Amino acid sequence: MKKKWLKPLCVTVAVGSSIWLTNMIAPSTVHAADFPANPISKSGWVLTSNDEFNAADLNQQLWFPYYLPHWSTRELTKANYEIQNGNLVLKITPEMKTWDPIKDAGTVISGIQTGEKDWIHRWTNYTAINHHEETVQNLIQKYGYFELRAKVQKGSGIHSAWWMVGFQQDQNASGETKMNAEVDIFETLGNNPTTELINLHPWNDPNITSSGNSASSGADLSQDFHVYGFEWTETNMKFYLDNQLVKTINQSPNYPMMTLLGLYEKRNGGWTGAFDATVPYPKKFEIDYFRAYQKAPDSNSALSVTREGEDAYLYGTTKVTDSAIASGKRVAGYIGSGAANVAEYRDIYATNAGTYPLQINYISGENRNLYVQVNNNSPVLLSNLNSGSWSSKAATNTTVSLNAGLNNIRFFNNDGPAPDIDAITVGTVNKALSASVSAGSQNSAYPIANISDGIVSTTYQSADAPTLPQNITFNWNTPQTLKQISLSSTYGQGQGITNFDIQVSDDGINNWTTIASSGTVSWSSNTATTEKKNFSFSEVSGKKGLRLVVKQANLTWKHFAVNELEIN
Ligand SMILES: [Ca+2]
Ligand SMILES: [Ca+2]
Ligand SMILES: [Ca+2]
Repeated sequence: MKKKWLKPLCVTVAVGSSIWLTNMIAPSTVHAADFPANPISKSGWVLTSNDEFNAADLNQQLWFPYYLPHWSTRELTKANYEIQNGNLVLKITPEMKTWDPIKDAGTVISGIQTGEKDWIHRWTNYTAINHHEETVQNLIQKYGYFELRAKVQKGSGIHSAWWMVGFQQDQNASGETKMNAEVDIFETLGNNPTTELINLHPWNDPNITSSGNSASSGADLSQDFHVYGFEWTETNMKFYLDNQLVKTINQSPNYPMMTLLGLYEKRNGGWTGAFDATVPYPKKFEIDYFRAYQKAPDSNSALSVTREGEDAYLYGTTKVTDSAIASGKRVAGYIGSGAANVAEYRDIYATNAGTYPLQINYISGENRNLYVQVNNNSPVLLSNLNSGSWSSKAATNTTVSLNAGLNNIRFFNNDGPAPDIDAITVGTVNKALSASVSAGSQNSAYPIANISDGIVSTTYQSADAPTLPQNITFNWNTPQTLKQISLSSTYGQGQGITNFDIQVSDDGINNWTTIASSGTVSWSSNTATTEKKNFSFSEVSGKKGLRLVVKQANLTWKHFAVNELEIN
């Protein structure tokens, strides 16, 4: 069936005596039940990357037009697509061949992805890659909001999918990784096109459990364009259809993932049903746009952006390694010893241009240099960083000059090895991340280290029936200036701290002085949703110790608990 071409539609409205041309809509087929595109500007969010598919070809800064080519050949994995009427059309045509004839006979795929690397998504028992691929990191984002406007393909034996998979920045030479969970934002089977399958597969991630879900839309998603949304935070993932929440999964992979869009045909049949030879070619997965956003800073608060070392774009030898003492329990290691071995952050957003503090939390058992380069300006050398041992961490402070909007900060060392980067903070620093912490009472299953590990979903919990008051003590090697703490808790009405004093000490050992009292703290929820409370006090400086003296707490389950405590 041929498409009808509509004339460009120009909308004019009268404003006073003038006529203003307000919108020119490109030629397009229009269907009554299409869900309209959302505005690209989204309140509370900053756009990090997108493709509206309005240019002659794909956005080459975003897309790599192959499907996992390291498992097969470039020829068999090349995307079959065109840009038509402002849409990307991923196509399957009769002459296309099986993408991997050895491991997946009969499956024909047209897909594009925002990254590529040897060993990514070892979905079956491969013992080796087919050939080496240069690493591509076009969009490797952790957390955010992502949106797709698309129309899927109908027919048995075929499915359309939007999914993400961990970028495996910890992988070794044999491709082993713990950071490779898979989120299927939707897999819509052509034999059941009213239903989205929404799945979470842990693969080798020990922190994720399998979660299979579906959402019934009530509409045939193959007939019209719909808007699909995916909101990913540190504690959960929310899935939207036409701006309505359809599913929440209360788990969250905590590392960068790449995005894949694909159309899949199983000519030998399989989990998507028997192959239906009567469905006409070309088969199409049509996509109007793909957009990625990150959370915008709260405009009422000063800039404070923390990024884990392990969340950077990592180049060359640089890779993620585990570290029990690090925030997020991981660091970016093997930076330096060559110009190509870089950790880069592309997404440091500042509302206003200016000079901001930069704190780098690092680990190094010897003197090592680190260069910091902002927006390709001249790098700044930080010399002889040394945390004393490979099992202790330290922080170093400098300043960076940022543009309004997204900024790029690179860390490297051409001359020799660099320290491992645990985390960086631009703007106001969470000083708890660089402190050592201890508590008078703890449940060993929920140790005190969890209170300042930089992970909101991990919890510190006291022992049952603690004697009050109880101290939670933070110590630094160097004197600090302090003016605020924040408590994040889940189930605050059942286990939140409800009254505490803040004490400080010059040496962190003796002469503790009470500088503030919380009064009664009331928690408004008793759910798994995190509630965060800030407590400000008159600024003090020259302190190597801060402690929370817990005087009262909700003890519904005999213990009190805190997910995360931040100190500014
Ligand atoms: Ca478009
Ligand atoms: Ca870290
Ligand atoms: Ca925590």
